[in-house]
Amino acid sequence: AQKATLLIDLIGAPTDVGAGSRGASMGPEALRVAGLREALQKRGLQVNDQGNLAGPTNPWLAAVNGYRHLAEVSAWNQSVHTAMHTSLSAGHLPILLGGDHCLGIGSVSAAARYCRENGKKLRVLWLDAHTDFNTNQLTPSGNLHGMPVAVLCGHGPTELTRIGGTTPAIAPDVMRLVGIRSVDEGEKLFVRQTALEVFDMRYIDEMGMQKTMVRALAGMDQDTHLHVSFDVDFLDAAIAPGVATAVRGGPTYREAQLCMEMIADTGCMRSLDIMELNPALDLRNGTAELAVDLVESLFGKSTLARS
Ligand code: HAR
Ligand code: MN
Ligand code: MN
Ligand code: MN
Repeated sequence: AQKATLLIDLIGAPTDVGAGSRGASMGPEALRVAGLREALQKRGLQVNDQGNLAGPTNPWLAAVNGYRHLAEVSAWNQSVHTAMHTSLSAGHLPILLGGDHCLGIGSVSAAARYCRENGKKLRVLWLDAHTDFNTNQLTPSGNLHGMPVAVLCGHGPTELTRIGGTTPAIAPDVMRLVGIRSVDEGEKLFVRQTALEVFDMRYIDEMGMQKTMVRALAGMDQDTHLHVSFDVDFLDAAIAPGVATAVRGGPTYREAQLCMEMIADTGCMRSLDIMELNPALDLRNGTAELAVDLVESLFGKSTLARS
């Protein structure tokens, strides 16, 4: 019954200002070409494609004070924050079509603000090969797509940390990071100090995806707003070549599908990011099609009828 009234807003954010390679700016259109809207409609959902947000072009400059393109990243995140918060406040379920993962700052801060304003508990699932927990001191690249989790936890420039109105936007204990297999040396220590809850690939290898997701999703209830930030490089490099920072040793198709199915089973997901898809590196849009397939699972596609 709830499903019939659920209205999905697609919000495109065509930029790669936070990335180290060009091309994630084409992600929103690739997801549309792969049939995202139609796939959701087939699941009985109402979908409103809002088109794309506007923002500054990518100036492709060197880092200043450890940040590349800080002003542009800030502008894009302001727009994303407003669009996501507006959708949530209308009672809709927003899906952010990235765009590089620096935009998780605007998106997650919007979910956090919505939860604060409406007395809901927040849980954030960060599906990624990377922890995205760098600071300007720790970063090897200056690319802000390597920093959104740190910024959300209050570590970063005020232009970014205060986008959600309060700093920090979230407490580290609302985060669960899954699929991690690439963490920079300085970043490792900071992740450890912060006691971030990380389910890395070794954990998944040893426990299996099923037990991993039981733990990552534990403790939620009907008052919990689950935000899923799906960095497409979460997936194994062999099945998802259309990302700029592919890392081998990631979840297989079956593992990723189980992960998404278990998220759907909670019934708690109220906002979603699909990030880092890079059509310039993809093969015949196959990674976009894979992402759409997994999003269908996130919205309850299953092999057999479920009770
Ligand atoms: N850790 C590296 C850096 O900070 C690479 C980060 C890559 N990030 C993403 N998002 N693709 O997860 O430069
Ligand atoms: Mn409405
Ligand atoms: Mn990421
Ligand atoms: Mn990543």
